[in-house]
Amino acid sequence: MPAHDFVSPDSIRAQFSAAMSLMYKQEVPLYGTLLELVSEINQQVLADQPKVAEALRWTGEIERLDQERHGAIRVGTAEELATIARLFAVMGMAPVGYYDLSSAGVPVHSTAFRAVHEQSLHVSPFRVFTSLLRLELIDNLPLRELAQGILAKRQIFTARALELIAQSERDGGLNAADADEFVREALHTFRWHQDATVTAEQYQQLHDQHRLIADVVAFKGPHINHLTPRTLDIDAIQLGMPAKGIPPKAVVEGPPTRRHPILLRQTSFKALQEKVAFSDHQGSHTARFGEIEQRGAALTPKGRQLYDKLLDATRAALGGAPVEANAERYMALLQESFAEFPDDLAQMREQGLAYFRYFATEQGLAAREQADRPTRLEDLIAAGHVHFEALVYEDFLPVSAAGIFQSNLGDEGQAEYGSNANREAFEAALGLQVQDELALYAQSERRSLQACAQALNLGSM
Ligand code: OOG
Ligand code: NI
Repeated sequence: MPAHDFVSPDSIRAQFSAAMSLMYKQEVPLYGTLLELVSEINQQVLADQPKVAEALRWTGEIERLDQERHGAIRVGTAEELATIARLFAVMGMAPVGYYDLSSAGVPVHSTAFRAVHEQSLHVSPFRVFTSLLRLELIDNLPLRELAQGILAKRQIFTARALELIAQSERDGGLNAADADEFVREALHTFRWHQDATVTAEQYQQLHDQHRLIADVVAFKGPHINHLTPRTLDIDAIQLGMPAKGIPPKAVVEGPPTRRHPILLRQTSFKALQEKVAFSDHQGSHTARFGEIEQRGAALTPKGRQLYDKLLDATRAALGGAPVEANAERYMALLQESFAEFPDDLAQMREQGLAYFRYFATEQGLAAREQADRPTRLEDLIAAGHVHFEALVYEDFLPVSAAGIFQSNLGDEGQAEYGSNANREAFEAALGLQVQDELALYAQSERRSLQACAQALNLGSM
């Protein structure tokens, strides 16, 4: 079949993301309520803060905002992870970044599957935070074997999904009809299954070891455990949630409120109690929750170091991780610590703290044939020939992710695994190397500079 009959992976991803959202709305009705709140607040921000709206128009994010969301799944075996990677590849999603959550008492390590090029991200920024259970960290041997035995017996992909993945790999893509079918078939992997694969007693054993283990092992598949829309004002969301009957977690994860947001701020609401049919009798399980995020500037290694330092300082001043009882103090300390991080795009750029996108302005384009026009980037910016906006952060934050895991798994009785980062083992399971997110931002920034230079008829800038 000629290549032009293939649907672009970007549009398969957009289609899949929309289908996932529709499915999750049916499975978790509160997610639908949350979407309404997010849409109200986003419209309000766009109406009340013309500068924010203008920045989003420059970068094109305004067009992706309504369909922007991330999900999360947890898989049980190397084989499941490797096949999930092939499934996501059909939709143009690659593993980016390595996250070790074991140091935070969660026996998993993770990556984010997402599009990597800014043009693809513009079509659909859909991401899936994907965690692999680490049974090797469980020292209860009989339980580890029980879990391995149960996982070895399940097949989380439909036969047709596997065929279509192989077909896409062989032919280099899928046509429209096959892409539609692929989306329908792939969706089954992420569905909630009321039927457990274990007895109530086995569930209890797994659960007593760690709630996360029960969540991964006891079910037929890696149900999507949350789907997160992007808001332009997470403080307004946090305040507005209770009135909509959505109880938020006490602390917003990530950096504090700023005029120019950086990285990622997140809040979530508690998991639902769901009925489960164990192989012997009825019970319940809490798995799924809701989450909201606000995205800001992607930071350079230098900016990220400053972020990590200030976050650590805040936690040290608090005397540990924030919990409900000290939430207010934590948020105040956070604001205080981050006074050191300039809240001004020009300063962030001059100090090399964030990545940026550059655009040729009307004025710059009008002057492109003039002999005496500026040619150096700094001069072009000063003359108004080049405009810049922060590059949006497309990834996740390990400390925040741990906070999200914990608030939904329950704070009580967290296990200690020490720090067990093992990227090589994760990549071996994945069958691929994870991409370096910082390199991706740097490439994206460089491409925007090149495009600018070309538009302004300059060799380089
Ligand atoms: C993933 C938690 C991490 C985020 O947004 O940081 C996450 C999980 O609970 O499986 O989704
Ligand atoms: Ni999340």
